[in-house]
Amino acid sequence: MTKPTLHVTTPMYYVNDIAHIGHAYTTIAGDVLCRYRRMTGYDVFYTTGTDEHGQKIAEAAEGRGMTPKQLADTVVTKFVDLWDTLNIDYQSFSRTTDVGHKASVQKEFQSMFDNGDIYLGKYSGYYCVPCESFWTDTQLGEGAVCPSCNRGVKIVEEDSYFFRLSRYQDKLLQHIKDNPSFIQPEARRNEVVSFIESGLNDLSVSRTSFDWGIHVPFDNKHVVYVWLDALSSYITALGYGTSDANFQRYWGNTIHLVGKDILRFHTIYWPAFLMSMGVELPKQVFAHGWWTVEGQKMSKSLGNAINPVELVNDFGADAVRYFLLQTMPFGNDGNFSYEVFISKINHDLSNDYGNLVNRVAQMVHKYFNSVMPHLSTKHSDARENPETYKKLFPLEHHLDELLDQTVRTVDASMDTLSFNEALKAIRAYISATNKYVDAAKPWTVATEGDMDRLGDILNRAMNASLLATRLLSPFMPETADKVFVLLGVENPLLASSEKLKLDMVSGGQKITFNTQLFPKVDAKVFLAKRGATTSTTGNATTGNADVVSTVGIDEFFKTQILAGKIMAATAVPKSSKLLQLSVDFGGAMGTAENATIVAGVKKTYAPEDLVGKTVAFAANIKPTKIMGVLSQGMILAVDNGTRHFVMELDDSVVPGTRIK
Ligand code: ME8
Repeated sequence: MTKPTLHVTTPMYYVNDIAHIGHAYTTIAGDVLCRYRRMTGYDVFYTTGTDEHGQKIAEAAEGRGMTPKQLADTVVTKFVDLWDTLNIDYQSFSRTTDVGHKASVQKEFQSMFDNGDIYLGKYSGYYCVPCESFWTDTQLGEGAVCPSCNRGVKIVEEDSYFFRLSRYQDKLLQHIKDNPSFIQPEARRNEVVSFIESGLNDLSVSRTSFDWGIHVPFDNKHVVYVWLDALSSYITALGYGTSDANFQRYWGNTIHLVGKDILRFHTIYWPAFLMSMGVELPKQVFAHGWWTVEGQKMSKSLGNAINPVELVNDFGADAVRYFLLQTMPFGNDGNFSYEVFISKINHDLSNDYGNLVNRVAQMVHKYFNSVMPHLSTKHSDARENPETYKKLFPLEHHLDELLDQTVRTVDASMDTLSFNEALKAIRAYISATNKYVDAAKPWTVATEGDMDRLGDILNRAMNASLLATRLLSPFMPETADKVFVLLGVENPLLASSEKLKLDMVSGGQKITFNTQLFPKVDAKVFLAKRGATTSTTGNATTGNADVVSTVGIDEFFKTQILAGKIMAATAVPKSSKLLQLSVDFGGAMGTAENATIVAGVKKTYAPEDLVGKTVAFAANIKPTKIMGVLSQGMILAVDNGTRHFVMELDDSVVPGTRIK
C-alpha cells in the first residue's frame, strides 16, 4: 500500500543575521509535525532553507565589508548547526543561491511572461528594505513608516517588470472560499480576504537599482524580486524545473508554516504566481504568532533576542522544543520568560514525566532484577473482554480508556496544528499513569508477596510510560530515544495513528535505566548566574553574534593586527557604505606598496576624515573583491548601531607595528 504523502516547509530565512527563538519556533513546529506523521504512516518531506538575495542582504553584507555570498555562507553554516543542535530532521536545505534554484526561477519568470502575466513598466513608490516589500503612500503607517515593521521606507523609482496580480483577484477569493482550511487560523483568513477584497494592484517583480539577485532571463538589467525568488524555493527544493521526481511525489500535499508577518506573501502573491504557472496550490498556509521576550518585542536594538544555542546548552534541545510548543496555541502570540520556562521543566518534565519513568524503572530493578515482567495469564485473559476487564481490573481499564481518548486528541490536534493541545492531552495521560501507580500501590503488593499482581502493575505502568514517551517522541526525540534504549524497546514506524494505542512491550526485556531525565533547575541560581553572563543573540553589527568560544593563543596570532597609516581614501562608486583606503604598513606585509582596503564605515566617516590617521587593521585577511574592488585587509572598528569608531592609534606609532 502506498503511503499518504506530506510536504512541510518553513520560511526561507534571511541570512542577514543569526537565528533567534522565533526562527527556531517555526522550524521545531514543522519538525514535530513531520516526525509525528512519519511515525504514523506518512511519507514526509520537510523543506527548510535560506533567502540570500535582495537589497537587505546586499546592504547587510556591505555593512560588514563582506560580499553577500560570503555573508550567506557564514550565516548558513550557523543555521545548519542550529538545526542539528535542535535535532531538526529535514530532507532539503534549500539556498536561493543554489544553481538549480536559479535556473528554475528563470524558467518560472519566463513562463509567467509567456502567459502574458508579466509586463515592463516603471515602479514609483516606497520600499521597505527589512521586509523587502513595496508600499503605496496610502498604505504607509503614521510617520510614513512601513506598516508591517514600523521602520523607515525608501523612495524608489526604477524600471520594473510587473506581475498582473489584479488579474487573479477573483480566482484567489474563490479558492479561499472553496478551501476553508487553505489559510489558518481563521482570523488570518479573514484578514487576507479583506485585503484582497480591497483591491489588488499589479506587483513589481523585478529591481534594477542593485545587482544581487537572479537575473531576469530576457533582460539582464533586472534582478527578480526577492520574494518571487524566495517563494519559488518551495518548489525548487523538490526539483521543480530541474529533476522533478520529488515534486511529482510531494507537491500539493504541502503545508507552509509561516509567521504572521509574512502571510500576505504566502497567501496572495505565491498562489497567484502558481496559478499563472499552472501549478497546483499548496494545501495550507498556517500563520503562527510571534514571541516576545519578558514582555518586550524581540529586537536588535534592545539586544533581547533569545539565542536558541545558549538555551540548548543550558537546558537541552528537548526542553526547548517542549517549551516552545507547549506554551501557547500555535496561532497566538506568546511571551518567553526564563521563570516560566524553568517552572515547566521542573513541573511537566521533571516532576511528572521524568519521575514516572524513573519510579517505574526503579521498581522493575528492585522487584524483578531489572527484567520487565510479563502480564499474568489472568490479567491478559481478562483484557480480552472490556466488560470483564472493567470489572476485574478497573484501574487498568480506566488507563486503557484514557489512552484511547489521548491518542484521538493527539491525532486531531496534529490535524489542526494544535501542538499545545496534543501536549496537554499527553500530560494528562502521564499524570493519570502516576495516579494509577499511587492507587495500585505496588510497594504494598510487594510486601504481600503477590508477584503476579506486582508484575501486572509494573507491566502496565511501564507500557503506559512507554506509550507516553512514544506520543512525546516527535516533540522530544532525544529523550524518547534515550528512554527506549535504556528500557530495551524499539520504536518502529507505525502503519497509522490507531497503532499508537498498542502496548510497546510484552515483557522479558532487560532494562538498564538509571538516569534522571530532567534534573530540576534552581531558577534562582540559574537567573543569578545568567545575570552575570550574556543571554541574547545580539547581532552581527554589535559583535556579540556568536556563542563565545575560546581560541588558543597560536590561533589568535595567526591574524596579523597591524598599525596602518591611511594615506588616501575615496568613496567606492555606487556604494552608500564603503570607502576605499590606501594603507601604509611600512613594508610589514612584504611589499613597499600601500595596501588597498575596503572599509564599510562611510556612514560615519567622510574620506577626508580618515586620511592621515593611524588605525588598527587585520592585515593578512585573504584578499576579497568587494563591489569590484580587491580588498587586502580589514579595518577594525566598533559599530554601536548608530555610528562607527575606528581604532585610532597615537600618531607616534610606526606603520606596520604589530598589535598584540
Ligand atoms: O521573512 N516570533 O525571513 P526571516 C515568532 N526571508 N517567529 C518569528 C519571530 C518571532 N519573534 N521572528 C521571526 C523572511 N520569526 C523571508 C521569508 S519565505 C519564502 C521568505 C519567524 O528570516 C517567523 O516564521 O525574517 C517568520 O515568518 C520568519 O521567522 C521570518 O524569517
